[in-house]
Amino acid sequence: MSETIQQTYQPLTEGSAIALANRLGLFEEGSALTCNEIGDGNLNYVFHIKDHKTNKGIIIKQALPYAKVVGESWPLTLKRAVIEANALKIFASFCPELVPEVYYSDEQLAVTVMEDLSHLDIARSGLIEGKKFPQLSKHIGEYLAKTFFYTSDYYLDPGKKKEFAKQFTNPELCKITEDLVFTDPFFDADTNDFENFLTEEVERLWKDEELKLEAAKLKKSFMTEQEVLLHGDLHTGSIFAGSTETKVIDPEFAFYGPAGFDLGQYLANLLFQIVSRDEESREEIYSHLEEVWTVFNREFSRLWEEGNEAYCKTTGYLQYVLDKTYSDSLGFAGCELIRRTIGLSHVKDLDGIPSENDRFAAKKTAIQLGRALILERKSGTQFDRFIQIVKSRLQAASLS
Ligand code: SR1
Ligand code: MG
Repeated sequence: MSETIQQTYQPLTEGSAIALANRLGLFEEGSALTCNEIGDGNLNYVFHIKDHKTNKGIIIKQALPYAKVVGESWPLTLKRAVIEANALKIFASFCPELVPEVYYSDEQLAVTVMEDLSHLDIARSGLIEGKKFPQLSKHIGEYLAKTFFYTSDYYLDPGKKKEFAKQFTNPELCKITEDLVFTDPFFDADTNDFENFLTEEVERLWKDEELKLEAAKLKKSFMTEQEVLLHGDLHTGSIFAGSTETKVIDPEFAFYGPAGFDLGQYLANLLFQIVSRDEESREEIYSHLEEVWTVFNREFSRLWEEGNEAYCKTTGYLQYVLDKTYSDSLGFAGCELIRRTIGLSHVKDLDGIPSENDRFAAKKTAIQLGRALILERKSGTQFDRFIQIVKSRLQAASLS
């Protein structure tokens, strides 16, 4: 798509989104198109345009100059749209089957026009409804291994990597994560959001100096370690899934950061399913946890062996990189568990639990599991140790 449509920024409407699709020549002339704004995220408009005669659809995503979840009082850079479009293109260069195809992007309008994925489910909603996604964690393991390896210093020419790191400097969106994930939940901040029944649990957290010190170390790692081009917001609401297909969407938080961050967010969002399900239906989620871990390990190790940097061949270095990634990811997962339970921007895995007693139990477990993962993240970097931490927290919660 070579046409450029230069305009000054204005929010699209359903009508102007159709006009844009027509101007881009994405549908046959004279097609009867429908358009619905379907965005249920925190930040953007998402228009679904469809020609019902041919069944062809597209998505037009537009960044708003403020955070929709809060309102116009929280201004937000439009530059995130170009970050997202460029990240999708880079990720597509090594895992095209796992990201949506970008047809067009326009920095002025802050729009990205892309593949329609409406035949798939948002993974979070599907998992809550008990749908099965047998390929999901295998695909995410592959996605994580490839995005990690191919954007890191272990593969890229050092100059190219530094160029990428500069291109993906994303200070405003990073600041959201720095505040909402690593700081606010651990202090009595205005952005926090929790039900009264959690007050005692939350106040205990705010007084927990040992935990706050570890959260501060994780924040420092997030802010300073430019290891890989991260998605930056890889929760299960950023993934479309079906029985054979998986697509990772929404990398507007992309930036160069610590490799364990995306893995940690994915693990945490599976753990929300663990704490909100009954024992029997947890098994399926344990399999997802094991699969993502195993596939990531296998694929990353395979890519590493194929790489030819001499220093990477040093005995023990691959294991060192993997161990660091795992222990970081457990810490990041712990912060995500705590943040989505008591901070701004919750998850419906927990908020959607209808009974107050069950909701209280699940949220309390999420907080305590988050704490355990942060504090015990270095106690072993094998999958079995991770599951041991999870199961011992669940057991403690069922006895309390
Ligand atoms: C103000 S933005 C709140 C959250 O929405 C996004 O999905 C990110 O997770 C962010 O932290
Ligand atoms: Mg998002």
